[in-house]
Amino acid sequence: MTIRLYLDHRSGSCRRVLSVVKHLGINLEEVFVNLLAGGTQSEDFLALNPAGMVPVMTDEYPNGNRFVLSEASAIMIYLCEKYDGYTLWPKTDDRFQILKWMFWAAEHFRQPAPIYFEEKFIAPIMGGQENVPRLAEAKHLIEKHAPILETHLENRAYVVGDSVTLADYDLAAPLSQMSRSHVPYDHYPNIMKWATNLETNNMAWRETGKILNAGMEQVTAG
Ligand SMILES: N[C@@H](CCC(=O)N[C@@H](CS)C(=O)NCC(=O)O)C(=O)O
Repeated sequence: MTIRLYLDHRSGSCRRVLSVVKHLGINLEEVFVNLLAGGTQSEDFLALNPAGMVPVMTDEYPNGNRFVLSEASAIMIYLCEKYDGYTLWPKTDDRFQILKWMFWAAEHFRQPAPIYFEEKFIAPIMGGQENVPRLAEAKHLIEKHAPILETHLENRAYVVGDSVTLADYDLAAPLSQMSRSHVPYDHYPNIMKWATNLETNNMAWRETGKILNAGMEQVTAG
């Protein structure tokens, strides 16, 4: 009964899930889906996730039925519950604070980073020009939302409680491409301090960051 994780290691959303896998020492099968070669748009992949996005996870029930799950946050929670990852996803009311930050990350905090990535990194590679109004809108979103996390992280090493939880992984993911996207989180010292602490001291996050960067370096090298 193998769990399969369909992913591209260069994706911040896949990094969120892979970090849980590494953190909990889960043994599963990774299936590489090449984002840059349109792998998420193949017929087979769309049958798994009609949204055409990685990550996707499949698991098998003892009766042989297949369970298919997309959306990184849902997969992260599934894995924590299946593999007793109750430090990342505690059974106390803290889980609702974690969930709050995960929803907030999805609806607000993570929105601008992919826009910076597409305009500042992908567009030049494709021989295009950055879309200035689109970037201005993304900057506006950062200025609106990042101060909320910045204030929350004053004197805090982690988003909820005293150790890393799913909230940290969900919120830190959009900083993964910062050296390429130039998304301006560096204007927020508490966010940078928290993210640096995670990169330095959380083995799973550090390892998946290295994997992501190695993959991106191959892209840059052509
Ligand atoms: N809401 C999804 C977002 C996942 C997502 O944005 N995946 C991107 C890679 S980071 C993707 O697969 N994009 C393919 C495409 O847009 O064609 C989640 O949290 O899992």
